[in-house]
Amino acid sequence: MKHIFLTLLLIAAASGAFASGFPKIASFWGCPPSTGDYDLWSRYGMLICWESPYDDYVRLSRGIRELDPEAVILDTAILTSFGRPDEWYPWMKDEWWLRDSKGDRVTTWAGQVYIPNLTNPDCVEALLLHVDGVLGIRDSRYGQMLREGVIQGLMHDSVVSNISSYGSDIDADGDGKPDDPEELNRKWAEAQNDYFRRLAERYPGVLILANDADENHRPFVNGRLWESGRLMDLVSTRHWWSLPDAVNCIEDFEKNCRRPSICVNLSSCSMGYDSWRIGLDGKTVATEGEKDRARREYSRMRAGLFATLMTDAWFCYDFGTVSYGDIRYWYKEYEAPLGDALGPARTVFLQKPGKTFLWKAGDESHPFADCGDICRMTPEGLLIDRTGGGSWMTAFATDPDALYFAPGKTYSVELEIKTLRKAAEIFQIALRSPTGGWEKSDRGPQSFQGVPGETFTCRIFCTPGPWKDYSLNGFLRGNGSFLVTGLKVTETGPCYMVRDFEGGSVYASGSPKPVTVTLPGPGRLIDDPETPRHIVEVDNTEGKTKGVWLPSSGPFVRCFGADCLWSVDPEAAFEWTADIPETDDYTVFACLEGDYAHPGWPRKPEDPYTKAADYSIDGKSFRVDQSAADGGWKEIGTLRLKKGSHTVTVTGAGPGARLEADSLRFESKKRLNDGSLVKKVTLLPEDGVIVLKP
Ligand SMILES: [Ca+2]
Ligand SMILES: [Ca+2]
Repeated sequence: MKHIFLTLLLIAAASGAFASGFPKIASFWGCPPSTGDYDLWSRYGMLICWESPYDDYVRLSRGIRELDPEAVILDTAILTSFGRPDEWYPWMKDEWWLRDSKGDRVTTWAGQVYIPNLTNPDCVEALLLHVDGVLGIRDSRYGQMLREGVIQGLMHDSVVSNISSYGSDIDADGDGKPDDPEELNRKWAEAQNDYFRRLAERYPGVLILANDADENHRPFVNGRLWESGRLMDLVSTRHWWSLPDAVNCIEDFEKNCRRPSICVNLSSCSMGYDSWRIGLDGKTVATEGEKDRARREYSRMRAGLFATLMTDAWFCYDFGTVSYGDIRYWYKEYEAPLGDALGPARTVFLQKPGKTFLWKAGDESHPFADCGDICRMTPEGLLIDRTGGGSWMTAFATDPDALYFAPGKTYSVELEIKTLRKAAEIFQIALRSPTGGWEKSDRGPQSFQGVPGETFTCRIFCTPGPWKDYSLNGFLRGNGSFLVTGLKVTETGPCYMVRDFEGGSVYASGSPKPVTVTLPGPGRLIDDPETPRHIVEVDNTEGKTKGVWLPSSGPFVRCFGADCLWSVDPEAAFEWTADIPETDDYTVFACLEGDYAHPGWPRKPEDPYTKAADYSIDGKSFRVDQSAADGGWKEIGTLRLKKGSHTVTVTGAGPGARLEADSLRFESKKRLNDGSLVKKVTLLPEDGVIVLKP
């Protein structure tokens, strides 16, 4: 009887009953199942936790659900990432590990993570038995917890289908020779999906979340988790994607995955990827100052939140890939009482669309340049067919004389592509300028492998940079065959996205310039005492040096941007110029690495930083102890600044006392969201706003 009741609970979750109220905020590997702080953790609608004892999960589930009966709790199941394999998973047989042709186990993440050989059916069977909890030592008991409704689903890490990207020498078939990547990847993706399919059969209603999953996994999983590098960094770090590109990416997955969808968009701060942090000691890979700096990257958080709010996905913002566990960032936006969505997001264009370029298979003329051996025009479309493997190759490119993308104009691009043979590694579409180079000029790059036999629409919404030779390109790494059957390019002009909720509306920009929106009626901003209206950051790369300065390069903490400078020259001075957008009181901060050294690591060989740096701002002098810092924003002082240009100079170097120059930050006293009534809102690029009903 108990069993039947709990099965019903699972079915209720599977019908989507949990999705009540936006914003939907998740915590990824932040909540320890042993916690007793249910007030804190019940604020999140979804908790993705790591493997922990059964009793901890039972207590967590009971404690959280008393406060939020609809909370979704996921455990993390091992599938492709095994830490401490011999200690934790002694049931794994020798022949079940993925090995190279020399017989060594394949590892990733600084040699700490081992991979089971999913192409071995006995190994996949063992992984499913592990879910059932019948393998002895360190039983997972995921299965029991799913049956009892303690958890609602399982998160799986590193679900990449092209396992060949982990190394050129993988010998999954055990013949002593490196496997053919195409064959290996095909078998790998099939084995992953076989595991997911059988998992869902054994546990009807289980929510299956998969990090890194692609379009070939979609029918078998309830959602993908995107780490920042796969999604929001393309907006906030690279500026290759517009917010609508990010929304399209999430929506494409949501529409085509198992119901209910539980995609998670995880955005990280800009400094969370330092390789030296990996494998340090797991807990203190970021300093308190750096964590605070990450927390105050408000616009970065907002870009991710607003893209996510245009979809039904969950959002979380954290430090970065290598520092989970102790980050509990929380923002006022998370508490906005939006309630349920009244419909999908809409895109609103600010002007009538301009010219539309249309091409479809069979048309007499076409916009594609001659691209050599692997592509040719046929009556059915542009045929791309590559065999023989190899590194990146241009699969097709449009000719700028036939299809011109003008700098600064905004375009919607829709490319119809049929997958004949899926990419063995990656097929990438991007708008690119050869003059600008990929790093600076790329717009909307999309990477996929394709689902054989299916046609899909690759959508890019972008504003080209200042170069005049942009073209739409396809790049193929490894083999694959595709048929391009249609192309539609519309000069749309800038846009914004809007989604209406029971409690208000959410706006997100689709323009690289500020966009002013007149609201349909007055609305109320959220009331957030923390986030300044204006944040101005000016890095050392934009300043002027006097005297001798040297670049500093970690590794203990992360400078702001590319580097920072230091000097022991008594004549040394550094000057920044900041443009202040509105007259107000501003608090000024300096990013300083200070004398922080990680516990257990040798002290830095250089001299300590000065305790008496002198910052001169508009003739006012502020004394700062630069030694007492750990990579965060150190307060210099508060003063009134008029709109316009201001210079800041720092001095105070001397023998035995280093002076540091990195970024400065100005925070206005006026707040971004002060609870006021508004009739218009201005959307900054890669940003948005929540407007509540008055
Ligand atoms: Ca082999
Ligand atoms: Ca810097």
